[in-house]
Amino acid sequence: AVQYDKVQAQEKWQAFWEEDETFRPLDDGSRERRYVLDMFPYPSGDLHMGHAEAYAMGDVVSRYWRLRGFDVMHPIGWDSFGLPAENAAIKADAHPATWTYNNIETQVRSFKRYGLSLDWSRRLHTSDEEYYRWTQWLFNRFYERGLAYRKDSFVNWCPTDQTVLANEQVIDGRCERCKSEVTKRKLNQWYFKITDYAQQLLDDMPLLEDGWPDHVLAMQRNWIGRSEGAHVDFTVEGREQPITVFTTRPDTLFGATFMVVAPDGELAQELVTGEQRPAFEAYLEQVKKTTEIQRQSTENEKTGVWLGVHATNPVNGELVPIWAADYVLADYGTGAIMAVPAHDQRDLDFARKFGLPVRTVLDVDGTNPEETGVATVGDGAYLNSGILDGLTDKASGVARIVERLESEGKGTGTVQFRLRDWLLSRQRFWGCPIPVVHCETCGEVPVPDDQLPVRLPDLRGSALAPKGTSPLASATDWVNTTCPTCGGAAKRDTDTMDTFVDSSWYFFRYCSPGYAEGPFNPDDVARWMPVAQYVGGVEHAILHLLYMRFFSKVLRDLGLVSFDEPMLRLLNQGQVINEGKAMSKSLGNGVDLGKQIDEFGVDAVRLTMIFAGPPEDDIDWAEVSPGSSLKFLQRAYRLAADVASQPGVDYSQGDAQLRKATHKAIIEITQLLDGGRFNVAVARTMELVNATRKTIDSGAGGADPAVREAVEFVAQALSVVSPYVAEEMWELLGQPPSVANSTWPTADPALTLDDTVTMVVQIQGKIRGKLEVPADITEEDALAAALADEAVQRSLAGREVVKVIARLPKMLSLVPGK
Ligand code: ANZ
Ligand code: ZN
Repeated sequence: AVQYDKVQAQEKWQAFWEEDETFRPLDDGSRERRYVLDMFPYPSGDLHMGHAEAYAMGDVVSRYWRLRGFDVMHPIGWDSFGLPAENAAIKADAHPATWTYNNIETQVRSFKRYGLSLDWSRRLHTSDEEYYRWTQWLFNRFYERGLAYRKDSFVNWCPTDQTVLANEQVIDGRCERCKSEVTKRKLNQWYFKITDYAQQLLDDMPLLEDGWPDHVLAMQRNWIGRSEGAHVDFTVEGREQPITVFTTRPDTLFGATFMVVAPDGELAQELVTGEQRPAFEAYLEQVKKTTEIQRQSTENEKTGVWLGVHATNPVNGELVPIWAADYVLADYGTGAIMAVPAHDQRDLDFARKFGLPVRTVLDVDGTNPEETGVATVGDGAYLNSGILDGLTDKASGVARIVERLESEGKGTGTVQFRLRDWLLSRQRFWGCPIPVVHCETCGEVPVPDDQLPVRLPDLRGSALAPKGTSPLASATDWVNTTCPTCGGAAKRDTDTMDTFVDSSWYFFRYCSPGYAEGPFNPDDVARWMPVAQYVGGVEHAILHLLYMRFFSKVLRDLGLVSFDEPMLRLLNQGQVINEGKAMSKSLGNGVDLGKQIDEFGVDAVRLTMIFAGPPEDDIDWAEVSPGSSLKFLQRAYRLAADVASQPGVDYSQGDAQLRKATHKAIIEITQLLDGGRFNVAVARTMELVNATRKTIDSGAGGADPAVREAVEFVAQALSVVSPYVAEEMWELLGQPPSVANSTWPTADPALTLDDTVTMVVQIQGKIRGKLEVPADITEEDALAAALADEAVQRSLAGREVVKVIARLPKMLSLVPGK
């Protein structure tokens, strides 16, 4: 049988697209612009099955929109700073750039072979000087606005990687990468003040509700974690400043029987009495070994120490002891709480363990928390609560107590966010240097824009090995510099930026690659953005997507962009798993993308990815069949080989049934692709292939114009998934290259109407009319159609119909009155 040669087709069309610059947008305003963005890859080795799936999805959208007549921009680049390159460099006694750029070249070749409709002219790498120069320039803008600052804080520290870890890089108390137990360290670190944008990040979410998956928005909302409540001031004997607590239940203030502060915060250090200090210090050591997750778990056994001091409850003047306990976190709220054991389970567990008083101030369900050990929460009737007694709901209680506290200057209503500032310092080499010098005279001085980039020094091999400080610190010549302000001796900041900084603005740079006056040309961004479709893994649902939204808002406030949200639609593809489990070395269930492609070809692998199920679902490679995909593609190809008419033939002369199938398929596949239901679109294409084959074999033959019409559409529909075979088909059909440059057809609705039959209308037993009606017509519609017919009207001559006898759809008999 006739077959397409997959390897030859791959090489031929890759070369054609490259030469033709098929996928370079016109950007001349002749077509509506659409920006399709794939999350850019990290260059760790070659592309794998996960990449193959994600990029296949993005390519369906990109190719489909091109065929629909949009001017599509579909760029690619590399997120090329990061730890793996550094670790590889230490092992190989080489420079991280070597590993990085070698891997990039490998991935470039694989991307090209994979047939993606990418505009290669926009390619960027975040580790290139001309890219990170602008990352530093952006840092300077953040710094000027007070959005980049340094502070001392305890950070998660990986003793093996010798680096700070973000909270999300700590999984079950262990380093995400090397699985070592994470400890805490106090360091002076750079932060971005994302908390300034917490409310806006929430407020703009409705703009994303139509285009983003609900669960991603929910995760972001949770992460931002907005709580309404109050700050309440408790005075402390012998201390000028009161201690302010954050509470979501100021209405339970009469039930506050002790206070708790975070053991690792400054307040605890300051409050603890000499007598209690030894116990406190011992406790603090223990706390440092506990992870944030453990600390926040309600299951965690309560621990703590009394600090030796008391505070005064502002509403009833009672003295309450101040404790330090690890269930209070230093960096949430004020790092201090009023404990209301009757109505907060953690406080109750703590009170019961340490014998502290429990006072019920809300009757929620008649139970007594002191007896049951279960705190009661929610609305209830206030008891023992002074001005609140008599009220029965939380909203009124909160309003009244806040009003009272505010009038007495003892508190204020407030909103608190769980979101923390973004810790961006990394004590690693292979990242974007923080463009700041430290001068003894001038302090912290940002490197002026015209002196950017601050280039990485040339360190390699063992010079990069972790020492607990940034490897950059060992590059003495680099560290010692002059102060841009006073010209005196100064030292460079030796931290590099979290790579999430690099990936927070790459999609802007794609709009004007090579732009030398700024990170991007605002005019180009205005033309192309917001991104019409973003595609990438759900593992980025929180951090990357929140950070890039934050960056966009800052850029907007800088006047560089004019929109609030940079990405209108988001698709999170599922994972490729094997035998029901994530692929892993230890399970030995990995599937090699290169081998799959060698065996079945790019087209079949891509088709398998798309056809396996809805884009969001995981694909179990053990349950799909790339071999069957290839067989199907060969079947489709043979249709093109069988077409015996010339391009431009008059389709209207073709087989009516096949034409109907084709036009129905056009309508449905268009809707399915618009709706992101790619797998169903493939299934419909398969049906059309079968119908076409049947028409050819049942006598109409390959010369029937309807066959050409069907096969042309099959080639177009297939081209968004399996582009090589589609190009081969298009060529066989005698069409000019390439199918990627063709135009998506419009269906003729008249051809898709359902079957009609001839309905006979009788009046007093005589045939008076014949009407073409749908085969499934209702009696009501049949009568209406009959009464609208001229011959029937003439015959009735104004008489009323008193009886209808229907044998639908063939016959309708009317009996007129006198
Ligand atoms: C008194 C109280 C009484 C509380 C009551 C709750 C129930 P969300 O909703 O997550 O914002 N809290 C405040 N700061 C804390 C910190 N740094 N570490 C641990 N817990 C902290 O939680 C706010 C509530 O969590 C606050 O309201 C406070 O306990 C506690 F019946 O104050 B509440
Ligand atoms: Zn200076």
